[in-house]
Formats: sequence, structure tokens, C-alpha cells
Amino acid sequence: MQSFKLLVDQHHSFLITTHKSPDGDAIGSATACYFFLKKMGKNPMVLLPDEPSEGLLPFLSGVSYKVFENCSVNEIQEMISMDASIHMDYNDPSRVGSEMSLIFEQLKGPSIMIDHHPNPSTFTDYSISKVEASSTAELFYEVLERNDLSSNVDLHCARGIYLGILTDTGSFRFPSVTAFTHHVLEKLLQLGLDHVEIHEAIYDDNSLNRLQLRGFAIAERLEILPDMPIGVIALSREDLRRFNYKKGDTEGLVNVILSIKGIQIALFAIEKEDGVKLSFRSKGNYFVNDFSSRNFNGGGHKYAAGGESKESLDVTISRFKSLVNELI
Ligand SMILES: [Mn+2]
Repeated sequence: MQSFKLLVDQHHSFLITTHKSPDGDAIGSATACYFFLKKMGKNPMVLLPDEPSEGLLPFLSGVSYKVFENCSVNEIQEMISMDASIHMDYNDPSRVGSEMSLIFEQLKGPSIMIDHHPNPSTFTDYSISKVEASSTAELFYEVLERNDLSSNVDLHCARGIYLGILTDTGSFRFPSVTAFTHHVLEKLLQLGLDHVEIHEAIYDDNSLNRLQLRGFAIAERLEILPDMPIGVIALSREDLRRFNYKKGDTEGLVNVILSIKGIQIALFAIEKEDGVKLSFRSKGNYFVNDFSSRNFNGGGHKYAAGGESKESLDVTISRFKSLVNELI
């Protein structure tokens, strides 16, 4: 934890990165770190592998950030030349995509990872890894507090931390939530944080198309496997076109499956141009990360993991069904 303070004390310009398809914790922890460094009089810059979903854009307001996909060679050169770099909410360079992962061979200054995913690989000079942390945002606050730096958390920084905790804990309900999680929330609210505004921005942000796509997914595409605590939603590209799909429209749908009484394992599958993207969720004694890494080139947490398949949607779902005995 002390390595973070040393890094901050000894350097001025900082590159902050997070993972591909950034979620609330990725954006939350990266922006919290950005505003913290600003408050310290430093010169930070956030680099995202790809565009975040529209719903997360308000949280990037006031943040100096670039999207790797849209960067020129010069811009990338400038960023890898910054004094030091901080890599948040991911545990392996592959999580930023193969092209952006090349920056790790070229970074000029020392690097640090701050993350809560299991089995981190060694790709930075320093790592702060805590699998029990509910979110990277919560872990970031712990790092600040343990280094006596939490007085530099202003309202902008607090907003990022709250966003990360909120979205990675399913609104403070997952088993990962601890007394410390609520301690952090207490500190953020004491600063005068408008938490209602954040909940509304995240949860009351539906477009008609999105809501109808979700209704369709539940009514027409949800399948409960016979005599098993398993539910699956699979959406084809045709389904997505019909509802004018935009990135983020299906976020959280996998948790809707898990909300069905008796369902303990949920799979959400979505057909993309380059293959099928999978989201697994589970409860109780069912764990999805190893299953996904063995069979679907994925990984993540015990109860929440991602995966992918280069096969068609139908073949992917059939293969999943043929493998479910491994899960139960
Ligand atoms: Mn996270």
C-alpha cells in the first residue's frame, strides 16, 4: 500500500488506465484516482481502451481522458512518456486488448496496479491486489486512508468511488460488501455527496428501446434449463437490431435471471460481430470463474465472470448446455 504514496510523492504526471468495455467500477476508480491526483497538484490523464457506454459519460465530465482506439501515435507516445502509471480494475494486460497491451513494454516510468480480481499477473512494478475488496473503488479509498491521504478526497473523487462501489456491489447487496464498505460510504456522504443523483444517473436512465429490448429478452429469450437452477438469455444480432441496441442496453440483464426464485446460475449471451460475449453470475455454492476460464476463454470472480466464444450463438448455447454438469 505504501508504494502508492511513494509513487505519488515522487512523480508529477500520471497515466491512469482501466479495462476494455469499462464498467462503473472501472470508470469510477479511474476518475476517483484522476481527481485525487488533481487535488494533489499533479498532472493526471486517463486512457480508456474503448468508448464507455453512454450512461457512464456524465462521470467523465471534467476528466482529461482519451480513448486508445481514437489516439494518434503521437498521443500514445506522449502518454507512455508520463512519469508514472496507475492501472485500475484489471489484473492482466490482455484486459485492455492486444493493441493497447503493447504500452506495457514501453512505459517510461514505474507502474502500479490497483485491483480486486483473483489471480493477478505480474505486469506492473507494484501491485495492490485485494480479492476481498468489493470494488477497486473501495480498495482505492482504503489505499488513500492507509496512507493518510483520504483528506484529499473531494466531491469529484467521492463521486467516482461511490459509482464504483454502487455498481460492483449490485447496490450494496453482494457478499463482498463489508462493514468497511459502509465505512467508506459514510465518509463519502459526510463530504456532502449527492448519492441520489448517482443512483438516478445509473438506474433511471432507460431509453424506450432499451426497456423494450429487456422486456423482449425476458419474455421471449429467457430459458430455464429443466430441473436445474440455471437460467439463460441469448440475444442474436437480429434481436439487437430490432430494438436499435446501444452499448450498455443489456447491462445487468444477467442479474435479472438470477433474481428468479430458485435460480442460482445465470448466463447472458450476446452475439457480436466478432463472436459471442458471455456473462456468468452465480450464488451460493456455485462458482463460475473457473468454469468460464476452462470452457469459454474467460474468467473473473467466483460469482461473476465473463467469457467468449467464436462459434455461432446457437452452437455456443448448446455447448454450454452440454457442459453444465461441470457447474452443478
Ligand atoms: Mn471491479
